[in-house]
Amino acid sequence: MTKNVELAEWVDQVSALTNPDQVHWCNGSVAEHDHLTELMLASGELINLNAQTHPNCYLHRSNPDDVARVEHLTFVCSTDSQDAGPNNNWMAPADAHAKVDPLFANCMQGRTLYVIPYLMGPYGSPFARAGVEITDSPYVVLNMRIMARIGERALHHIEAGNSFVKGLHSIGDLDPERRYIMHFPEELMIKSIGSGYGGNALLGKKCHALRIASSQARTEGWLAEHMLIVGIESPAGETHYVAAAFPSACGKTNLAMLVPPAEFEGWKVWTVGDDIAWMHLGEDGQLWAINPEAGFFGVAPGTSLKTNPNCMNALGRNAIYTNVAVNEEMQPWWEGIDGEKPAVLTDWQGRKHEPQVTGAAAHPNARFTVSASQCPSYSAEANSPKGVPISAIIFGGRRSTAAPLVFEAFDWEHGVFAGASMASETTAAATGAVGQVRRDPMAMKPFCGYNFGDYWAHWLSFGKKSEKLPKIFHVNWFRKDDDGKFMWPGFGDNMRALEWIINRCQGKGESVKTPIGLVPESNSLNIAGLDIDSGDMQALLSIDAKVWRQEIDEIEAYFDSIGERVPAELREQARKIKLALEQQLAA
Ligand code: GTP
Ligand code: SPV
Ligand code: MN
Repeated sequence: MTKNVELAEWVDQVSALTNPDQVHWCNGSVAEHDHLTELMLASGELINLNAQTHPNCYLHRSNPDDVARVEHLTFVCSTDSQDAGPNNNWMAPADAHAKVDPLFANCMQGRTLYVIPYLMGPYGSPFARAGVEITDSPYVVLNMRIMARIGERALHHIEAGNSFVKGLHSIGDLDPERRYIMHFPEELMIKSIGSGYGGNALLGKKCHALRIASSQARTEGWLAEHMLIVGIESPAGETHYVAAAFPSACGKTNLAMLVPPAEFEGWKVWTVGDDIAWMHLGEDGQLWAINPEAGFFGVAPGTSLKTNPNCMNALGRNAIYTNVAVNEEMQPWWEGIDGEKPAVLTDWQGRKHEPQVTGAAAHPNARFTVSASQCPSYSAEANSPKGVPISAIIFGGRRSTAAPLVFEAFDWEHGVFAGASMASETTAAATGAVGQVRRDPMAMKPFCGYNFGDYWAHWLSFGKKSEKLPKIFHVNWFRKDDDGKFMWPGFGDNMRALEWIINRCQGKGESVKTPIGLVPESNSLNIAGLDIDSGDMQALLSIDAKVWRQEIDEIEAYFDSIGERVPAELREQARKIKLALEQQLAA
């Protein structure tokens, strides 16, 4: 099936271990899609949605115990535990293999083993990387077909002698007690068992394109980040690309597809990617980014024509919906979608929806999978082999308090500090408590494949390599008032912060210096036509020195928890900011 001896031998080995009924090499064709869809409709793994309104769209209902990433069962298995760092769960590689291999024994009996060769990144890009996922889940095959570039061209890339990541996946028995997501960065290998959910099972995505790739990027001098990539075109026709890191379910897909408010006539927004960016320093000294993915695996709840019309317009055809509810017409439904709530709904578990008894109709982490090419705002540059040049990097979290709407870092080093110290409230994208503030540096807490101390040193090293790096900013769309209401309208109106950011990159736009960064001077943020209380607006742009003084203590304690590899530069940043805050408090 392949001329690549290493690949052929690995498939043989896995097949001997897992003992499938048959082995199928995926080519990504329409015929293959149709065949797998039929199989899954027959088995009940897929359910037909309304073919008139949602052609070629299907619903998948997960096992209720398997609806999100499982961070406590995700491991980075480097030889030295210090290389994985306190930010990861660690197991020695030999122990990890010994732990999971028995779970794979005969796990594919009676099933088909699918071999999925895939490419992360545009065809012909020097930055694209290959992988092969072996799985027994046809749901994974159909999703990978949308999310990555699978089939022959990817296989040719491997057969041409390029290295590839080996990912072994089985849904196993879906028992959370026998679920492990293991990464072996030194072997370019992933072993995932016991889950069929996106981030645990679509191995090209978080496992390869972030955990393994971040570790490769460190050795090779580039960056693999949990970032959207978006192009902002001004009425004059000039496009600035921005990369933004927000934690899971904190607004990347939405910002990547933003539709500017009416006051921004002539502005256009172009989507390059919504979740992952691979960035390389170009010969010109600029940072260039590609989106390694080809599709969106996005959060359904909250998505509507009002909040994200581009996304809604991409979703109506050729999409897989996971854990959404359906109405009587077999159309997908979720909390926050347009229109009146239908009287009768079937919830994500297939039960009659009775809010008092069964809770939300769609799971809060219900997702859609759709090809990026269907998005009306998909950028013509999205498949550019060299990527797009990044003017600004934005970090952001979900903070109901403390963090202002937007601030600019003083310089690269301070920007790295802003990213390294960011915090966010946890969401339904991972199992566990929701709404708890935790440090999520660069939105990479669950995804950095190595020690955060080394990771920040790697980020800092770029500051010494180029004078043309992007400016760094921090945003927060999620500040709440005393009644628990969002103070900032968000979504399309985030364009107002983006405009200020782009102005700043061009040496325009006024700012006010605070101890934690530069915030917009009140007249420099375009809020024309915005219905917002002036007190709220002031609160959104101000820094509470007392709150931030406390924040710095927490950041320093967090750095302590990461240990001795934390770069001295970041400690020094904390010290300087603390001093400035104390001076302000004393004044
Ligand atoms: P992952 O796919 O998990 O990485 O998430 P993401 O970062 O792409 O988040 P996404 O854009 O899907 O948004 C997650 C949730 O936040 C959705 O329910 C959105 O409707 C909501 N959201 C996104 N942007 C905003 C915003 O500006 N303001 C408010 N209030 N909510 C937002
Ligand atoms: C996230 O959780 O950040 C996602 C979804 O983008 S998953 O693919 O499950 O990681
Ligand atoms: Mn994500």
